[in-house]
Amino acid sequence: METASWLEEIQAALQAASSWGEVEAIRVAWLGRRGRITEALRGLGRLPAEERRSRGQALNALRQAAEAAISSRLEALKAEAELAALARERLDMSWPGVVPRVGRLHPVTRVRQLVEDVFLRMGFSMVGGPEVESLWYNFEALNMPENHPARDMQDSFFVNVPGMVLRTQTSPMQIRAMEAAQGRLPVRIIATGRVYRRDDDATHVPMFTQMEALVIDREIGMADLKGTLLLLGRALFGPETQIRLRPSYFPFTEPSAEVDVTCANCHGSGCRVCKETGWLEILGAGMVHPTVLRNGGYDPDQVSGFAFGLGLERVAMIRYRFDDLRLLYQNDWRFLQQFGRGEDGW
Ligand code: 2U9
Repeated sequence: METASWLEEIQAALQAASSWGEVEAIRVAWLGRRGRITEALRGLGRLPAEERRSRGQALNALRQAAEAAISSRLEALKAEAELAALARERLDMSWPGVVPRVGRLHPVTRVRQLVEDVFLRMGFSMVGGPEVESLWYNFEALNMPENHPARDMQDSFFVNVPGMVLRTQTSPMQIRAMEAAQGRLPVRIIATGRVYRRDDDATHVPMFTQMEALVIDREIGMADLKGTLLLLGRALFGPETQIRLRPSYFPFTEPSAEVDVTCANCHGSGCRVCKETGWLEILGAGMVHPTVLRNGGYDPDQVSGFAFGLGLERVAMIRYRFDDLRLLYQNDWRFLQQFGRGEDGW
């Protein structure tokens, strides 16, 4: 009876099979619709009764043995595959963890949040406005008439819409807020945002971030301005900071002043950072010009106000001690990852 040799042949083929597909081919060759065992079982009907019974038993026994051998070979292959996967994917738990790179707040964002908080805590409101402004809000309303030098091409970015310009300062937002306040008092607002000027060198970038404050009320004087600036200077550069006002000129304020703080690095004794002067210029300020008050809908005979403006990139330069503004906008992770680790202060 050749069923014994058949089983040996099946077992030898299964032993040589190294994949599920090869085992499946063996199953089809012997047990499939046209398999050798299936065909033999189908042929039983042609045998004499006596031979048919014994051959039928032998063939059924062979079919069960073949099925058992096939399923155990599949189990063995599955176990081998699992062992191989375990070896391949073995994790050495002693390896150090993969620390995900954590983002950082941009230095200008950190300065912006710090300065805004100082004034929001004092009850100032924050105002916004368009970056593409009309010539009225960006120049005329701020006492910069048609022929004012700030309006020359080399200072401003004009767009191809007549009468419009990329705002060169955040003051237009203040004018808009004054109009919206419709004479109500007090006005205590800050306006922060990007402004655009045609400058580009180590201390000027064409797009930078300004913050301005504006206070309008009855009997606002220079003392109110100086007190507010001292508070801002100390919030930015420490409690020992002093401020100094030097006479200056801006079309939208009269009197105007450039304001210095004692050097954050040497506290006033003189060093490389402050070019041995002990002082760092930080912002411009002044009492709001009467014409500007009128342009915003306020009567300079009834009210007065002060305003100041500062560049946040310059504050970042001083706080974080770097000397090329362009580093802020080159998206160089080596530079940016030094800031904003979440610790406060510097
Ligand atoms: C209104 C009236 C007056 C805002 C002011 C300055 C002086 C000033 C510059 C400092 C550095 C801008 O970022 S910077 O280049 N700003 O010097 N800004 S007074 O005065 C105003 C604003 C709005 C209605």
